[in-house]
Amino acid sequence: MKNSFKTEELKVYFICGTQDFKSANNPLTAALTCIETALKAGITMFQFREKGHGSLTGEAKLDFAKQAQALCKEYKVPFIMNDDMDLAEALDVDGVHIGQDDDPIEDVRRRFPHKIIGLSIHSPEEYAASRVDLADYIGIGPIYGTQSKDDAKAPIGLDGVEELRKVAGSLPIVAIGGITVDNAADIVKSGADGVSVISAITQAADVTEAVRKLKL
Ligand code: 3NM
Repeated sequence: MKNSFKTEELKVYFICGTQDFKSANNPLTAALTCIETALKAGITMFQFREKGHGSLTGEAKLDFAKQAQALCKEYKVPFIMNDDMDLAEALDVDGVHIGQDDDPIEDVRRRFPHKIIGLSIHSPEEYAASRVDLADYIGIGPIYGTQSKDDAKAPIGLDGVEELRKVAGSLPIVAIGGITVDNAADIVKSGADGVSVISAITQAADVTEAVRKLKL
């Protein structure tokens, strides 16, 4: 896997799409403003996840993705595409993130030999059954309950983080699900290399402050 991925890039991994700004007058403008503020404040990785109820499709999704990607380039932060492999190829993104129900990682690695690939893992059993050797990092969770994903599985808690760290050895791990500025440090202490968040940033009263606290 020849790419520029560094484990430190998992430190504060922001994920969003317009569906995470439903209460805004203009979700697209709100999303782009939040992404730029978060980049300026120091997020280390960004995942474009335009998915779920009310999300954009077709040309509108493409246009939003291009704008978000341009912002990430400006701040030199890796731009990761969730699930949509055709859009990832069309935009020549830095990396992709896939879940267990998305395209199989074998196919994705064949298609993108040099891109960053992240794979979602929910348990040590799923870890054992997955081709994690083809991934640059794994995303584990949900750690706690989350409002941001309709089909989230049962929370694994800090014990789950510790268990997965044990089985994963030195493979980079980012934790996800219900992570806030107040619980992020404990999750890292339990073995994660970084935290991945939606609402801790999209719903923050002060995005800059939230990113700074998550980075501690
Ligand atoms: N994936 P928030 S949980 C996108 O468990 C996503 O794989 C999850 O949002 C998983 O930071 C989740 O607002 C939502 O809890 C994370």
